Amino acid sequence: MNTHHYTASMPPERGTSIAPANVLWQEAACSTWPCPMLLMKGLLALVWIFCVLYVDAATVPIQKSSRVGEGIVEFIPQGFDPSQTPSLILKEEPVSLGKTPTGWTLYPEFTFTANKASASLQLTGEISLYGGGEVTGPLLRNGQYIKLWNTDTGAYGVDGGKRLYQSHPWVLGVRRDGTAFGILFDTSWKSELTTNSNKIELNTEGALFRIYIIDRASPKEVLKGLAELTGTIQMPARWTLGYHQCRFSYGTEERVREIADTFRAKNLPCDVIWMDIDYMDGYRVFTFHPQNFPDPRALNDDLHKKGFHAVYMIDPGVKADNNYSVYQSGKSNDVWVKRSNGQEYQGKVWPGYCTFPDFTMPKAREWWAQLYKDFLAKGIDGVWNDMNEPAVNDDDIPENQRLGTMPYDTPHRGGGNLPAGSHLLYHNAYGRLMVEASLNGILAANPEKRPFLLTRANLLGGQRYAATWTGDNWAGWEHLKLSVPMSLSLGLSGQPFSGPDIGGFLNNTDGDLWAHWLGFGVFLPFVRGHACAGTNDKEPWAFGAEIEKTSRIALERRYRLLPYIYTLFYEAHQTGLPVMAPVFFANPQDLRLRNEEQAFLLGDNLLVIPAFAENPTLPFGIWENLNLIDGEQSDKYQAKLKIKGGSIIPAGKIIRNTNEKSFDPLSLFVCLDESGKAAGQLYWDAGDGWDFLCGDYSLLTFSAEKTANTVKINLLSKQGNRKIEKEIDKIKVELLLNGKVYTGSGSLKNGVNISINLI
Ligand code: MIG
Repeated sequence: MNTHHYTASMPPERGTSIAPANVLWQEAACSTWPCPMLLMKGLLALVWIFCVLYVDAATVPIQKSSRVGEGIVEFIPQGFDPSQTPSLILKEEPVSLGKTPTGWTLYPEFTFTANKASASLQLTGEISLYGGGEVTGPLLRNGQYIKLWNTDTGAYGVDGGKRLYQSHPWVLGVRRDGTAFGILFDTSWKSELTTNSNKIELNTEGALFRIYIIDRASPKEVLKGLAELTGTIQMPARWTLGYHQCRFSYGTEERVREIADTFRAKNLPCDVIWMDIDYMDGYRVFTFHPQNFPDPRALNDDLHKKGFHAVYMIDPGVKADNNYSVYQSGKSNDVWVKRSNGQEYQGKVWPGYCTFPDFTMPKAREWWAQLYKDFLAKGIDGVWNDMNEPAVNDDDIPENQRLGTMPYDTPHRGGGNLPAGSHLLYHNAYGRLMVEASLNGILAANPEKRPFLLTRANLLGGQRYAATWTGDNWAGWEHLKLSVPMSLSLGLSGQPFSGPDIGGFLNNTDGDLWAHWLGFGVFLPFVRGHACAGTNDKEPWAFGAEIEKTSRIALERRYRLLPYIYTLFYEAHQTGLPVMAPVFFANPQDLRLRNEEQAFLLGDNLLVIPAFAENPTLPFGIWENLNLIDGEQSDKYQAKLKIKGGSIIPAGKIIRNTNEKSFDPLSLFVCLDESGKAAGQLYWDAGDGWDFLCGDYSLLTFSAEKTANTVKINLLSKQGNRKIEKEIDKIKVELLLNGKVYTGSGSLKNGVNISINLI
């Protein structure tokens, strides 16, 4: 790239500087004292040459290492300066708990060359590498590299190495024996992450940074450690776990109503309809199109009455239009990103030339947050932040100079805990700072509700603020398959709430592809169908009667499983564990499973085998087939489900949206282990709001045990104060044993007995 790269530690050059004080000094020095200045410059040049010749790849000693959690060590290199590399990843500043534990083996090496900091960790033995967040390419990351520079990269390839929308400087390593470690590079500077089998390496274009290494007994324990450092997701409202229908764009209120009504008329489960950019007035954020969306309040009320929730898009670019109140307000509050010459930075996005809030400034985040109040008061339930890499259309400059975003030397003003710094430092945090502001605005506007925010760009740790999807994929088989490892890798990088555009965003989709994608897509954490402008209709009924039937079965399977999925989200919120996990989580010591990326786990107890999967490697042990909906067995598009021996999976009845009651009755799927026992949990609460934090929830633990020819299923324990008996009265049990199904029913209070006739 022939662009000038600015790093905070480099002496600023005139004209590209972000440090006005320094420029002034240089200019003053030049005009009054030319000679000493020249001498000084010569000296600097000599030092520079010396550095380049003799101190290339200069190793930087570790200044301090200390234990900051169980099996978590912080490494600080000498010369680390938080005003050059602030932490935008950690949820709070870690506290030293003492020395590095004895026997600790994982020591990183820091280098600082030509004003660019790098760090690496040598690996010994055979290690399987994972993580890196939003990545293309395989789940198993040995021998891969990624570019950490958030980029709007529609129709990304499937092979890896590309820049995507998010940055996760994080790698999980799993040893042969199933013990695991993780390395968190605490920097948002532009960088590249290489994961070779003998070395993990992050090369940045910025200043020195800290590293956190977690070494624990299992991959799960390491992910819990990551959550201790970076936080967990908010507990989502239940409706967000249903099916979402989106398109770029449903262009009028009539079309939105038509979509909603068709779902209900065709008895297809759905909870959410999405409004993409065309609802806006000339793509001005926080406005509504006067002809096409004249009464959003009435539209949203209508959607609510029909059991839908409504999500609307908000982009960061604000149209630079003097007659537009949001622009005027941002200008008078002085929140825009400015060039080093003090002028507004403007870049082209959908509305034409836009200004961008400088989200590094607390006052800009506060200003942005308060915009949501009137907006959400129109009955909007959730927000979609897009284009927040930020993506800028600079196709008016020669192709080899295009950045697709702000120039690297664009200054950000910072404030509060954040220093002033260049775009090279803050670019990868722009989306994450935006969603922090958005989330605060949503929470302030609707304090009684759980927020729902979806973001395209983010940074490691950003799961605290928003869920995500994997951007502009392509309606083709390669992207369909890629959507499994992509969401898995996000889950292994702290973000459990993700999914692809089901059906594929770009390109037309045919019924076969749609049905295959939805057939397993309903078991991904975030389930949304989406379609790009100019492509064919991609709703469940758009491909004819057969595919509509397949879609209905797939969606009904999702909705029956909601109690289990909701329980998994509660766990993810509590611990940071992924909702969707790689198959090797079933047995981290089973090396066969380390690169399985077709099949996946949903929680510990359910194995999902997509219909496209060819010879998937499955875990040993007892796994019985699980059927949820009549007709699914004979439908070639539905993923196969297997329940793990020793587990109990809670399920509900078929519902069309999450306002309906799930438990009439509660279904329990039971699969015994070798010793004839099983256990499982159900978490349930009001589905929205915060009362669950004050005890208004039920965490039920069920157990099953076989004695002679009877299997007894009981409620073993109950936590929380919720009067769950009002919601769950009857229980229906399906016992899956040696390929057979035994059924029984009973009540929550008395449990269920099933007699089995073993031959
Ligand atoms: O330049 O808002 O990834 O999901 O439909 C495209 C229109 C802007 C990109 C998002 C896509 C969305 C589209 N947006």
